[in-house]
Amino acid sequence: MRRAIYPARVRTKVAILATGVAVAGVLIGLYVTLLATGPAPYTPPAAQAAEGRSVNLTLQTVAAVGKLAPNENWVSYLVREHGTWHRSTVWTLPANTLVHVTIYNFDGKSGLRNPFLGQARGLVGGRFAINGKPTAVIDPDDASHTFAIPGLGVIVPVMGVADDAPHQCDDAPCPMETAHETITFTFRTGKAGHYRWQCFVPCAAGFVYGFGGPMQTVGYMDGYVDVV
Ligand SMILES: [Cu+2]
Repeated sequence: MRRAIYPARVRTKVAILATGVAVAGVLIGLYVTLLATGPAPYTPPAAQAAEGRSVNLTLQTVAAVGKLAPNENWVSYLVREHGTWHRSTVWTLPANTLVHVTIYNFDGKSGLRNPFLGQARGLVGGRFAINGKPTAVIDPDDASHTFAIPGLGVIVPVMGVADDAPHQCDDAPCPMETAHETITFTFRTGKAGHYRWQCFVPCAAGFVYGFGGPMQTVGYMDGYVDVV
């Protein structure tokens, strides 16, 4: 069979295209590597209670992570480890265990695009508490963030701080004297697995539709739960 001879113009175009594909591949590889290498994972200590094993996971959500992360003005979750706040959104939790979560939210209201997500699901007892008050659903406009593990069917809307609340937090980690809402709930981990968790409120100020930057980067508004 005769081999097709392409004109130089076509060969140049093919070479440019091939180079473009190669560069894109390298960039995608770098992006995936950056996604996979976030802050160090956190493992909360387990306790043995009458109802079985349980762990406490204590978090705070802040409008700007400050000096704790490379992107100082990005919205973020933080985790408390031995009394100190760290920026880690990759947590190792034991299987078939009750996880008692406390979220101190210091951030204002952004609002949910999907009002369906204003209702809590997948929790032990079916409810969560806002400042100790049992709640099942909030006005979607009042949500600051959500805490959701879709693979476990868990979602909790996080109530935002009122715009006119006194003593708003300036610098993360936020001290407890500054304005916040306290969200508490319990879920059960179930079987071992690698689960993604994330916020569903478009809370990334300054990004297209509020869903870029910290909403797509492990270590800010999303992470992983390794159930072992
Ligand atoms: Cu968020």
